[in-house]
Amino acid sequence: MELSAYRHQGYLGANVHYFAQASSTNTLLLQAGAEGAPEGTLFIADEQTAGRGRMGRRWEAPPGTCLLCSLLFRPPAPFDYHLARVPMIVGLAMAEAVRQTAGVDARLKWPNDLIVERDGSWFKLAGLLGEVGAVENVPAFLVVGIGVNVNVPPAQLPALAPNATSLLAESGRPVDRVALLDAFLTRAEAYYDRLRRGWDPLPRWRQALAWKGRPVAVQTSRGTIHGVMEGADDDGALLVRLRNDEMRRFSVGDVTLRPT
Ligand code: BT5
Repeated sequence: MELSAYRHQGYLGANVHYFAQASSTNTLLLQAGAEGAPEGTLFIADEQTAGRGRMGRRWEAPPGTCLLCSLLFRPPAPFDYHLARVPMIVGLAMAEAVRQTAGVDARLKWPNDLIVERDGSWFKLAGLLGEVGAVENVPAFLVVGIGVNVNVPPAQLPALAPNATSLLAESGRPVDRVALLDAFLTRAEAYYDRLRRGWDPLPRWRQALAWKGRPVAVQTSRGTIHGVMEGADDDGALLVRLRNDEMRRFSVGDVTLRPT
């Protein structure tokens, strides 16, 4: 099946819009959300002309090879609690979908990248971008964008990022993007149902975090800090132990984590 013909059975993705080319599925879905698009609205693109990462960075993807999509959530109260947790379940769901459809062991890199650990380093397979949409200046909904490098040939990976990898590169065979998307949505919906019934995904997300106990560099707006990745606290903030044994806490959205 073509990505353009995909329909999901559940409510996450029931309202789906496919774009052969879009600026950014996140940008477009933020607009649609402000105009009242329902929870579960899914935007998919085969190509983005202005794909975005965190902190103004770009997300690159060769046309027709990747999974580029965004999902709209209208979390219940307390909004901030759910806001922090929806990206966690999206990351967990995508890691499981990747394992199921491609047999690739992807881990979660704080805050929400999917990485493959190999040769003492890590390689980025997917990135997540959670953004809050406001209506009349009041935070009202959440858009989570996901970019997964699916069938990017190994030779094209260096053009994306120095440490990029793809499911094709890791598994040695092409992966059906529709099967991946379907497995992801099924798992994300099951997790979201549990979250709304009171289950807290934070312990599972925290346990799934990669690179614990290993050296990292934290890039902040004021320079790079070296230490050991300890994990995340109850708010999902990154905990890094510095060389002088001091524990430092970094919020999502402020810093970038790299292996050293
Ligand atoms: C992210 O940002 O990892 C979030 C990426 C979210 C992309 C999706 S695609 C659908 C939706 N629509 C959008 O416009 N965005 C979302 P960040 O942690 O800031 O990582 C960005 C950095 O990753 C870049 O500066 C590059 O170094 C690197 N990069 C860019 N494209 C990459 C790729 N395809 N694979 C691996 N690394 C990449």
